[in-house]
Amino acid sequence: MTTHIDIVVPDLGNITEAKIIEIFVQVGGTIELEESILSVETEKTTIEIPATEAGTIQAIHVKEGDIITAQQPIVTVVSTERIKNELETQAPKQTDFDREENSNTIENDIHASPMVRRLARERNIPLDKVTSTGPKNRILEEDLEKFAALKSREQPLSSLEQLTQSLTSLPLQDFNEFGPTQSQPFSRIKKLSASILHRNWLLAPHVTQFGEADITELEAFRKKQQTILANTSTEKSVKLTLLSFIMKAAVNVLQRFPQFNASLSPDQQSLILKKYYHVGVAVDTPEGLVVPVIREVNQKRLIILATELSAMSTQARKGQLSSADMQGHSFSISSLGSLGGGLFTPIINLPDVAILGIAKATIKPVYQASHFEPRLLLPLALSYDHRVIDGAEAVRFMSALVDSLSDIREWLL
Ligand code: CAO
Repeated sequence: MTTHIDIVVPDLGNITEAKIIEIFVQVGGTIELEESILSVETEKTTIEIPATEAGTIQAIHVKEGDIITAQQPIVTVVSTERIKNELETQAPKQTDFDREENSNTIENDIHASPMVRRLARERNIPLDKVTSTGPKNRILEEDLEKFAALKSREQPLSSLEQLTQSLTSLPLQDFNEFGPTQSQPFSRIKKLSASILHRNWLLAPHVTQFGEADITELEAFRKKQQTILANTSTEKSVKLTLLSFIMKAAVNVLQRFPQFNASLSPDQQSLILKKYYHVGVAVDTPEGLVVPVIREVNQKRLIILATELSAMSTQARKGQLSSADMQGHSFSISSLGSLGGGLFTPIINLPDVAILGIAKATIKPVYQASHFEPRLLLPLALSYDHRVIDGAEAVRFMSALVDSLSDIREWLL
């Protein structure tokens, strides 16, 4: 029995096509039966398309703005129900007691509107644990509030799930008691990135290794090449950015340290080494943080990388990236160098095992051959998943990266 199910656009009656207004799910997230996947606009009305299968979203085949028609696949779901059935057929026969225990966790009998289901998912509230007070046992929004308030008082915390629930459901407070307030709703991107960052922060034990690379020569070379480019007819508009050099140097080091270009297997018993070098780059947009992916960095010239980076960040800022543009990264970089500020500790972009943070390069006196010389130093921070990477490996990786950036001759050709 297959556990991967394509959920398709249902028959829309007389309507032949509809435009996608908003997608509510994300790859890696879970969805309940009947929970809304996306909303579409037809000539007459706006409709939400519900899930016909509960499970984990493995792929999203459409993007906002797409025109869709009946029977078109919209997402692929790894079905919870089918996995459960498979496990049941493989497992030894259960006792009556086991069966009764399991039946309590089956969510088929839960009655709740798509909106309540979405709220519950956003707040990590298991609907099968919520006491319903609505007509015909429907779970209402206020039932979720009561559950969250009760949960926040529960002690002690014994699992990651409980810990998350406790952290995301602070006791309710009326701040107006202390002074005037104003509510500012989060954008869709901000909500999505917040939940991903929170999950990544909780799931991976982070350690950050700092480093500092002397990029005096690299900058001199970059500026010289930029001037040469500006005088060519074909590539004069390309901005040869520092970030494209850093991406190239990082990939050069990743090829020597394959455990950093990898993901932990789902059972956490092995490491999946990736033979591709796709780098996610954090981009700050008016709507929030997004991480588009630049692919095959090892195979691309610096000018191509700089061109792609500029196109991707422009698309990101215009809100034109699709979810496919943000998938498939094997390593990530977050650069705040153009904005100033000191070093920071980036959050790993799971399922990667490491992320490189870049801060502002500054000229500092460096003691060389019995005198101080002004050198341009670039602060670096490598956050890594300590389940996968040991401190000594991280130091070796950082030293190799510092060397690569300080002397670009070894990898530029
Ligand atoms: N140190 C000093 N100067 C730097 C620098 C650094 N590390 N990195 C870039 N600069 C300078 C560049 O040289 C450039 O100056 P010139 O215009 O004089 O050449 C200027 O800053 C602008 O750089 P850029 O246009 O090349 O931008 P970038 O490649 O540094 O960054 C991008 C591109 C998309 C990464 C960036 O715009 C961005 O969005 N950064 C924010 C990412 C973020 O929010 N991360 C946090 C994630 S966790 O919340």
